[in-house]
Amino acid sequence: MTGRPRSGIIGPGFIGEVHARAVRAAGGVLAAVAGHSPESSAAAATRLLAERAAPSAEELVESDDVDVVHICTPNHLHAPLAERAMAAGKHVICEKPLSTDLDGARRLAKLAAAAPTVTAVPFVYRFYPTVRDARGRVRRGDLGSLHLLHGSYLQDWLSRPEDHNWRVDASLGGGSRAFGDIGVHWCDVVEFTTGHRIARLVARMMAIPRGNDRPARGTEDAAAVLFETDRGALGSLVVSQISPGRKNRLWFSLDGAGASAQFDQELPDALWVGSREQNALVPRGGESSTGDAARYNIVPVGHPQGYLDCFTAFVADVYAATAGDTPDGLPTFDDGLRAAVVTDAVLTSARGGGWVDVP
Ligand code: 4PW
Repeated sequence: MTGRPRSGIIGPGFIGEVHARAVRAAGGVLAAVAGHSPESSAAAATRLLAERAAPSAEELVESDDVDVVHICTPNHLHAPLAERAMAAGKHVICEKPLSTDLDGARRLAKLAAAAPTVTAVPFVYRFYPTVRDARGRVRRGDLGSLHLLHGSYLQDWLSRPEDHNWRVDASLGGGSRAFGDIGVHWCDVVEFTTGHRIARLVARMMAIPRGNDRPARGTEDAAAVLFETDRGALGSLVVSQISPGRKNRLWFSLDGAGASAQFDQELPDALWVGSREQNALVPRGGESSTGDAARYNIVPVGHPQGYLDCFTAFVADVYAATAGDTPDGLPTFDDGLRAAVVTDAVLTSARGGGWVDVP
């Protein structure tokens, strides 16, 4: 690949638009966009300022003017398109879940391992400087041994019975909706930050009544998960898309023997760090930041840095990887598979009632 990286986006909805902004901000070219029909591609190309509208997803995947394929479609199309893009020799950014079932995710991760191209999944919360700072502090031993990992990921956009989205339908979104859509982000960012792996868990799920015209179609609105890690920590997580007032509150607390650290996605410009002696809100970009926090500090201090900036940093790292770099913490198809494994364990436990080992 020479010159500016050329991206093609399949699926120009909410998340496709986020990808489009990140492509430009990361220095790429938005070469093509594909919607579900030639007409929707044309409208999306105009809206997202792409060089051209692709007549179909298949044409975009095979096209010579695209180096990096971004798959932002409804979930059931992720696996076939990712497989096709890898076969066409493209770099691939595939939204999670890689596949609507575990076997499909395993197959994609195996293909990705053998592919010469970059294959990545946007677990973008890893790209907050304050998350990197928390990771640096854990690694430096500032918190001591981690005893408790706990938190929640709460949204409210499906809290009314009449609220609807394709994700509510298991045949399009996959068997788990709230956990599969946002719970996996929480698990990814906490495992990434702490180095712990969830080893065993027990889960419960619930769904609100949604009326006969808009049934929930087999997906949950909320889940509660209790877990133990491979390194002896106890944890808990509440995931919900029906929590009024919460828009995108991914919050976690890492409680160690000597200190605790807390991150809040709705207030991401500072990391709370506390000990028996003192508590502090450590600002992003502060002199005491640790690890590689400074690398991801891409907006001048004093000017809030947020979700879109995480996406930009992620796409920039994908582009760097396509040029031969190996950015630390780039989420790959292996991380997409990990999310599928944890989701499968959560579903198994919620259906069967007991503790489940997470391989
Ligand atoms: O991946 C998640 C999405 O499916 C996002 O990080 C937030 O929740 C924003 O949209 C949904």
